[in-house]
Amino acid sequence: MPETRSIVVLTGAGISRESGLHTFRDADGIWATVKVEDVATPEAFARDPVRVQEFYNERRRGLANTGIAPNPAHLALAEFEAAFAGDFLLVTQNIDDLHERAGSRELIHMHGELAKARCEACDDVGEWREDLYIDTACPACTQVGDMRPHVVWFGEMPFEMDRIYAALEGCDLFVSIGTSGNVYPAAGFVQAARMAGARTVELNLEPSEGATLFEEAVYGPAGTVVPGWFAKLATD
Ligand code: BJW
Repeated sequence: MPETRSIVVLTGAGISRESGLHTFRDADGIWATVKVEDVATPEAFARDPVRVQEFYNERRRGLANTGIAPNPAHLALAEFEAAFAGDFLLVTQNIDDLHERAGSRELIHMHGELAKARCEACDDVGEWREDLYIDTACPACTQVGDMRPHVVWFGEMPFEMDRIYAALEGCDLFVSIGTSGNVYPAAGFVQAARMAGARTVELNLEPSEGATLFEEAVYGPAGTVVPGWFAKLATD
């Protein structure tokens, strides 16, 4: 294989499953217990902000649980990045902080971060580890009632899309890990990478919606498959 110079990795909820966090669309996933339209749209937040804040407060508390930690898949990506001489960009759809806890550096949270809050009045974004309430005051502008989780709901624009597409257009390897391929624009990244002539690889528990778009695939739990696949890439 020619030398790999530029890698984009996309991760989804499946990479954090073995760390104890739920996926969305598996049988025991989040969307099996709550409806998307009740908690993950701007309309839901406008209609019932208390419910939406509580949904994210509960997940934020869960992330702070001492039992939640990066698993071998998160660690393998950080270790590979540290040793790789080329360009490496990790794009995660996950709002957990397990990639940064594992040591990943070039990281984009395209769907936001659970441990941050944003003020809709002044657009200030800051770290937020506590519960959010509908009458929480913005620490920057002091406005009350405009604080929201810094996450991307359906119908909202994911973050840093220009930087992501620029990396996809210049990459020669695209690896998708632990995502079902149901949600756009992330589900379309494999096509952008193919257009750039990149080698495309899927590492997932099972074939995703877009499985046929990948040249290669390895199926199994991320904690096993990801360390093995990246260890081999490092020695190729
Ligand atoms: C394991 C494992 C293990 C399990 N090891 N693997 C009609 C057609 C096309 C598009 C649209 C449409 N109508 C509307 C749209 C757009 C819409 C969309 O895609 N809708 C679809 C449902 C059809 N998208 C949007 O609205 C987005 N914004 C947008 O498009 O803006 C306009 C735009 C246009 C052009 C360019 C750019 C922008 C916003 C999407 C926001 C998604 N938000 C959520 C929730 C917020 C964050 C949160 O609360 O956490 O993000 S939804 C949820 O899904 C979350 C996730 O990040 C996202 C993806 O889920 P993911 O990660 O794939 O999880 P699962 O559960 O689906 O899959 C897990 C996988 O892991 C499975 O395959 C398992 O097998 C596997 N697995 N255990 C390895 N141990």
